[in-house]
Amino acid sequence: MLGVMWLAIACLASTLYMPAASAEDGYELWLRYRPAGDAHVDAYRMRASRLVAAAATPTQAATRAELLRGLEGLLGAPPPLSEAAAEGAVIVGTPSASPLIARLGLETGDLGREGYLIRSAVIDGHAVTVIAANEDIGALYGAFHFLRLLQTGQSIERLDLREAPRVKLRVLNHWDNLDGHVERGYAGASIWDWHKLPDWRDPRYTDYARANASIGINGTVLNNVNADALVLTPMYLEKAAALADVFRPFGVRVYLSARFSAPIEIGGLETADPLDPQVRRWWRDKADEIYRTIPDFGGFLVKANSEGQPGPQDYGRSHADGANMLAEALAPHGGTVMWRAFVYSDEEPDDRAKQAYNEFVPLDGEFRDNVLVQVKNGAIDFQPREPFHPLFGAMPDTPLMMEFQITKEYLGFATHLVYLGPMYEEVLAADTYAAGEGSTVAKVVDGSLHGYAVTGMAGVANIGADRNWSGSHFDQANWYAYGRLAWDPRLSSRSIAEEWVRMTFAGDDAFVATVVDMMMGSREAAVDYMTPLGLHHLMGRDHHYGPGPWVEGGPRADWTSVYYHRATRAGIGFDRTASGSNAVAQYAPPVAREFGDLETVPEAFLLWFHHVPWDYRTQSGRPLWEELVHRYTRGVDYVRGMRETWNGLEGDIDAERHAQVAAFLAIQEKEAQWWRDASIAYFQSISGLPLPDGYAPPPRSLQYYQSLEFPHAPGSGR
Ligand code: BDP
Repeated sequence: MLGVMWLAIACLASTLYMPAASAEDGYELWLRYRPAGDAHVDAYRMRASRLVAAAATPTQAATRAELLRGLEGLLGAPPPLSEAAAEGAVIVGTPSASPLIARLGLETGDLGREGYLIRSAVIDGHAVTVIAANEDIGALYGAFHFLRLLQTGQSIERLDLREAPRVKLRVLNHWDNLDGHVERGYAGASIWDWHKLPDWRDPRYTDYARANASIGINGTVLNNVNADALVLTPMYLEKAAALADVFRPFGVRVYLSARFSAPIEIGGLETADPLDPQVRRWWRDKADEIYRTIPDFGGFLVKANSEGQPGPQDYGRSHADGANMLAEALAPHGGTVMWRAFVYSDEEPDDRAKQAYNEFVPLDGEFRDNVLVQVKNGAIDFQPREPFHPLFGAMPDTPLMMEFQITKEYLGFATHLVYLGPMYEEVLAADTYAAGEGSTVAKVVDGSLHGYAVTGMAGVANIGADRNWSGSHFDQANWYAYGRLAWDPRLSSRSIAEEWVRMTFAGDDAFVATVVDMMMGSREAAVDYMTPLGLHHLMGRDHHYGPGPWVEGGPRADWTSVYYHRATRAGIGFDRTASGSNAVAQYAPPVAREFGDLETVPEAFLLWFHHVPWDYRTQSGRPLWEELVHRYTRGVDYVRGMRETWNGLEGDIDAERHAQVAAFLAIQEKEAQWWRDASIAYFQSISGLPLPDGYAPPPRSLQYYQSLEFPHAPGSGR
């Protein structure tokens, strides 16, 4: 009877429900929970269901609320809560909190703290779906997975899924300053309203935590790696504690970037020497204070002796000395130090690509157990394409964590549609050969190659106060893909894109295939129109907006473009073979041979590792100069194609989001064209070669492109 009544309410409610094509602003991300389509028979079966979910702890309450919200949205009305099994019921929880789950005697040993299983079962003669975990947080992750099955139109019959994260620390790095400016942020100001914290807890913080939990992110570093020591003062610790309170039910722990010289700046000491007893004591006291305020504080992220930041080398000490001092302070509380390997010296004349390796490999094995060394995916700096960082595979006795950039500092800011999943996947799938063939970067990062006790992945966040969180609708996919890959670095970026499109836009198969195809080629297109064939670091100075292959001079050579492309009348490219900087020698021998030999180097890395003449014959048969022009042009063509494709999808989704994406694609086309034209004009001025037949000449002079200035481009460091 109750079931029938509920069915009637559900039908009524679903007719009142907003149609899918109503205005949307992107705030709901991939958690929109719009009604499942008529064809979705399984979902309709759920209408006769109950929800069995405890709410005795904050995480249980969050789990129950999410399932109610999700099922209400997807099915038209929330399922009634129940304590007993009923036909079609969803039963979520842990054996200790749920008598029904305990009765099943499920094998959950391998799920760990955060894993879960989702299984179709029969209880008291009723077919039910069980979401079970050892701990509340696993059940929450399982609930999100179950909702994802419904959102993506998958069958919920005969379920038998087991999931546990392959990486332990799955962390966002916010490069947010305390004044609200986000370094390399293109989605507005910081979402942290430091001024109103701790008293005003913006509901958005809860939605932030929900979104992160839905993809398994379990930590967040609140402030910029170029850190302000103030964040470690009592006033800011209280603010951070308020955020930690909001995030806790969702399994998201708070971390802070620590400024190495904080003992001087806020502690009144004369030195920050990591071997000085007073300095060590200061950090121990500081850690104790932090844990009194934030009992589950995650730990510190540190950028030291890099780009002017203070660090242990200021006192003649090593990175290990510095990291270990902080690790010792955090250890009694279970905290972790994430020590960045993004270092390159002020004076060092050596190839910048080699410096992190040279600095850190000799320290392998010298770090305390609670230190992870955080390594960017490539050896330079988040370029559109870089070969994997040679540190991966080279430090078997030190847990290395991956640092990806989600915000698109070098990939067109928020307006370029560039899906980063393929880039992350390409790096994770790269073979380091550290322990023979198959020693992928993913296996380094998930710890399976070297048996790391602790593992991690960091993503430099693309989140800001913009209503759509990420500055554009498609940039949400990069946050999503990062989280999914941090959970399981072996996932395919295509399947991630598919689920994201279904949840974010619409589930029609043809629509999904079209949009996913468009996304999958978008990163290669950006490589083409910005830095084809292994070129890198050619963006405008400082702000990195638009082309600047002519950038030279200034404080240091490795902040210029000419340092990286080395173009002359005779040829182009950075010789990193034995005849040049010999950076290739930092890779395991099979990789070094592959990259170091012109016969075998993947063309995508040609000019990263080799200096070749302009008439060098590329794989297509075209001479290098023509191949460059061809690729620049191909990149612009791809963007034009994306525009056409997207315009053809009008009406398939809500007009509001469709229009913004269309407008941004128009900006992208304009800027891709600018990149192509300015780059060709510049390299032509160096090579002195005529434009190959069939290619349009740049419409403006090189001087024109060089004269453009953008003093207020967003996201600059300051
Ligand atoms: C570069 C950014 C700079 C960051 C630095 C870092 O341009 O703003 O501070 O990396 O990662 O990509 O520390």
